[in-house]
Amino acid sequence: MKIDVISIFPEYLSPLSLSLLGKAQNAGLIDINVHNLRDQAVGVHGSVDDTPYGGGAGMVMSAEVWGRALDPLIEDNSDLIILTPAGKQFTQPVAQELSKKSHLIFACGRYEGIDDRIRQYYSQPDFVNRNIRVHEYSIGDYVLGGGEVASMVMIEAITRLIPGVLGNPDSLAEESHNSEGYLEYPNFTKPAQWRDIDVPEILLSGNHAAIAKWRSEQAQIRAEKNRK
Ligand code: JBK
Repeated sequence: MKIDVISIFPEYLSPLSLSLLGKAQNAGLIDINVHNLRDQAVGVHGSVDDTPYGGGAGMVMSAEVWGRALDPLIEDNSDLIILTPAGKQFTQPVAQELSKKSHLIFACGRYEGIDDRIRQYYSQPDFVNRNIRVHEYSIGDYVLGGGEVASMVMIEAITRLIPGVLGNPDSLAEESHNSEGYLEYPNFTKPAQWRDIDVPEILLSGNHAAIAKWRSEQAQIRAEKNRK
């Protein structure tokens, strides 16, 4: 999978070369490139934003600048992902879907977002015919400084689903087994007693059917408490 990320703070994305993702890049499973939007800035002041038509607070990122950044990256079968709090909720099923794509482009907006004509332009029939899709995603209902961290969240969730990227494929299989898809039961490791708190006895029983039943119940109880 090829991944391009465009941001005015490319150094913010440097964690992408660490750990798991770094290894996957070295192994040739993914190819991540970060681009500085400011390289496409126009005018003597090199600005990438301007005041909003219709008035209001903040600045809007320029379609001209974003177009110059995106045109050379877009190709047949690209998926353009715009990070915005107004986007569709990014969830595990979305991560599963996007993990099958060949080329993802993440557009990280700052300020009050990106001129909507970027979404409109790359959604036109010419691009649809080239199997190019534009998505707007949000990672959650809170205010961030921009899309940089949101894009990293998405990239981590997506790339770990690519065969060969994760060190331990057993944990992938188990994640899709449990009832909620990815909400888990409580876990324990040695010692069997810690500060007077015992590990539930059933986990020491060796009765695998009973353990599976207990875990499923516990996952349910946890989900009801934390997710409703
Ligand atoms: C938020 O993806 N998001 O969730 C996001 C992107 C850019 C700014 C934001 O405030 N929440």
